[in-house]
Amino acid sequence: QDLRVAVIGAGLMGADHVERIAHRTVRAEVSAVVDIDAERAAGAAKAAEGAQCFTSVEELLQAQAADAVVLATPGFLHEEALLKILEAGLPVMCEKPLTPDPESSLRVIEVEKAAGRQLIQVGFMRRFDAGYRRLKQIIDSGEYGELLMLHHQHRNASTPETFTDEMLIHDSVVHEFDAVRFFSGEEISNVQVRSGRRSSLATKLVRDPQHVTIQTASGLLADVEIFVNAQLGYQVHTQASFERGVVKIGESGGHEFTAEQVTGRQIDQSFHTRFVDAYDAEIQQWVDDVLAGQVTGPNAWDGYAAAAVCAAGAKAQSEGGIVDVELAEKPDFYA
Ligand code: ISE
Repeated sequence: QDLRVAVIGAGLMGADHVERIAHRTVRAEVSAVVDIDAERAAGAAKAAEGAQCFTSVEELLQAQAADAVVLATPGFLHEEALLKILEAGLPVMCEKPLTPDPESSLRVIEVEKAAGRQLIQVGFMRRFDAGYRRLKQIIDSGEYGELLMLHHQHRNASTPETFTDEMLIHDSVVHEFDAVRFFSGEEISNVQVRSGRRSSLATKLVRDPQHVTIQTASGLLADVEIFVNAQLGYQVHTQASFERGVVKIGESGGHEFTAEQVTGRQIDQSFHTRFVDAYDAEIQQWVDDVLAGQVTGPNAWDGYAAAAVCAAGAKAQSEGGIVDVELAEKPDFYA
């Protein structure tokens, strides 16, 4: 029998997951869609035949309508929902962030530990991107020698007017924080954030672009150009410098075209298309893991560590200077 998955939160990301699980994931079906807005839930549920709709997590749990859950509500609502889901003993794929701050992430970790087994995967989908996986393999194999530096470029076409400096760290650079942990296999020790010349096309509440420097426990340096009103489309590139070579990932996979006196490649407009294969792989792997009773993707510790780095990043952004990351000791539970 297929895994019965409930998707909680029927916004853009939630609706995307409903469609993905209903049509592109094997051994799983969408059994329920949950949203405080009943109409929005019903709208998203149209993509999944037979899915029931609920307006609260309590109703969903009461009806025992799911074996596992995808949590795609805004991050500030995650803690409350996670505690209920964990209490019910259900595995959950929690969209990033795990929670918005390290204190609440630690509370979630305590509850998961009390459940006695790992139940949470965090939605750092880039770990499932083919280019990311290839680079990780190259780093681990040592074929070009030791990894010396990572350079990241993260560009969005534009942001809503409400997008703030702090969101730049928590919503956007959080992906690079996780990427650096993923590639290096180490925790991040400190962060620095600088803003220089500002684009006149940036929305009002964000200094755009910004430059972030990240250092890991052993000293590896990584930097990020984060530019969320870059106009040109959606780009996520990484260049890794090794002792004996350089590896680049993330250049557009699109075909080359020549027309109207131009030769070029189309680039993506949003993360929904740029990372569609990564999202598909992420959800399929999660379903397979749930059926096998394990978590092999990014776990709650990864979510907590990212939140801790975001807290340091936000402080570095507002106060300047290099800010150390404060991290609790890692429980053996996540070894
Ligand atoms: C958004 O929340 C994401 O997760 C995207 O991957 C990122 O590129 C974007 O900047 C964020 O706002």
